[in-house]
Amino acid sequence: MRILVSGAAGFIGSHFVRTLLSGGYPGHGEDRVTVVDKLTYAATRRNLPPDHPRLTFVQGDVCDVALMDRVFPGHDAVVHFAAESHVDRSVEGAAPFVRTNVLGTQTLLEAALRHGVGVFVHISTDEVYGSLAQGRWTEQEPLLPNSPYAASKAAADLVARSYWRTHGLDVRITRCANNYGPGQHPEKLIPLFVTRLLDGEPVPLYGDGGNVREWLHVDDHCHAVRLVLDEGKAGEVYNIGGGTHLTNKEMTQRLLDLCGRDWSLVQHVTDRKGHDLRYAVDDAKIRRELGYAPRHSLDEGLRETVAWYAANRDHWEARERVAGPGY
Ligand code: NAD
Ligand code: TDX
Repeated sequence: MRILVSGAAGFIGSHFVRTLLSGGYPGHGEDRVTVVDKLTYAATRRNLPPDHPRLTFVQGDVCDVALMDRVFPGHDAVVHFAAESHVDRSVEGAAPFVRTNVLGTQTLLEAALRHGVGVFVHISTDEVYGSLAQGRWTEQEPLLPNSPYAASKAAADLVARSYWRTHGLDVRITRCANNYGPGQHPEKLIPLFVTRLLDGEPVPLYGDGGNVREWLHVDDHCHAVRLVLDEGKAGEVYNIGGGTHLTNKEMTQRLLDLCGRDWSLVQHVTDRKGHDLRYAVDDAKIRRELGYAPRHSLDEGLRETVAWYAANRDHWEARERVAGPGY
């Protein structure tokens, strides 16, 4: 199989590609992979092997129609991770989010259609559903995104669905919970807090810290994406959960414990604008239909993640660690 993976110099896509190239996905041991990535601030080429016989790296923008026309021919499948992914940045400026997440997705869908690519897996997020006080979202839930980031992802989902409904392109959409794990950019909650706490620096907890997130290990997410690629159905949406829900205060306590720090380093700062209260997905469908089950417990996954940041300073020390609003 020849697979084109967009955005794989970032956090999740690079895990997916590294696992695939190392033989971690049954039936994909001989696959050839083409990565298309713009190498934005969020990426590092070091996330991928410098040189691998089954990997071709193309630095480029998913909005570049002419480039996609050169790169797409001969591929059997697309796994589309590329996106502007940080909510706080979308509050500061939404234009790159609309451009990459909406126009970029449409450009890839069009190229897939034009060049006869068999399967298009579109990586979305649970944030497209909005925020819920209780219960869990199924795939039938209406899309009610709140941040410009989430709105751009929801728009992309609808464009993707339209290419299935209108043109018959085999599009499969995944909507996952908050990912964590080694190699995540230190702008997101867990790596920002861990890298600061390791250095004895204060961490900014937004609002009262009562917002709830569901946590999913990146490796479990990527295994679910592999299942959708191999066994998913055209036009279907699959929620992917991690199963552990924590308030940000509870997560902060765990990170303080793992880094050997205390609450004196936690600063309560102005809340994120439009801050979603709670995310929680019902992922019974992918468990039932594709046999998905997360394999990493949050305790073990967080321990391993903190250990990774402690041992890999060269990966994150030079990267921008911008704290969010009010900090
Ligand atoms: P990331 O920010 O770490 O990586 C994004 C990658 O996309 C980077 O390598 C970047 O260079 C590339 N990119 C950005 N704009 C591009 C463009 N115009 N052309 C080509 N490449 C471009 O993001 P991530 O956390 O790995 O997220 C991957 C996907 O998963 C995204 O679609 C995101 O919306 C989704 N997602 C992420 C999470 C999470 O918790 N991180 C949760 C749910 C869904
Ligand atoms: O400094 C911080 N302080 C803080 O309290 C940061 C960066 C975050 N937070 C809070 C905001 C959220 O309630 O922590 C929670 C998690 O924040 P982020 O790591 O920014 O993630 P979130 O906003 O939940 O979005 C993430 O999950 C869904 C990803 O960034 C998205 O790409 C994905 O779609």
